[in-house]
Amino acid sequence: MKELKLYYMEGCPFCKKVRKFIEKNPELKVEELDIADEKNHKDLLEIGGQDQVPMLTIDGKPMYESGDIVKFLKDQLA
Ligand SMILES: N[C@@H](CCC(=O)N[C@@H](CS)C(=O)NCC(=O)O)C(=O)O
Repeated sequence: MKELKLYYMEGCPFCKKVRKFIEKNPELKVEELDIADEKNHKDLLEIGGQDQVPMLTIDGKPMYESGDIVKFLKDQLA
């Protein structure tokens, strides 16, 4: 099982799309981290190098783009 963490921001429609998918698929174990928390924001920048959300980390490796993230998560369900 891969370790999955989603960095998100309230009010971001791309984040909402990904979070909704996770909510509908509770078998996905994804830790959700709000970047309103300065520690999470700092980690987002350090890990991903881009100040953009959503960002998913897969065993510590960053993935941006909500469409790619949802596709990756779908593949985990297969
Ligand atoms: N194409 C991206 C768009 C993500 C995006 O624009 N996120 C906004 C928040 S809603 C953001 O982080 N903007 C800051 C930036 O792009 O520098 C996706 O689908 O994930």
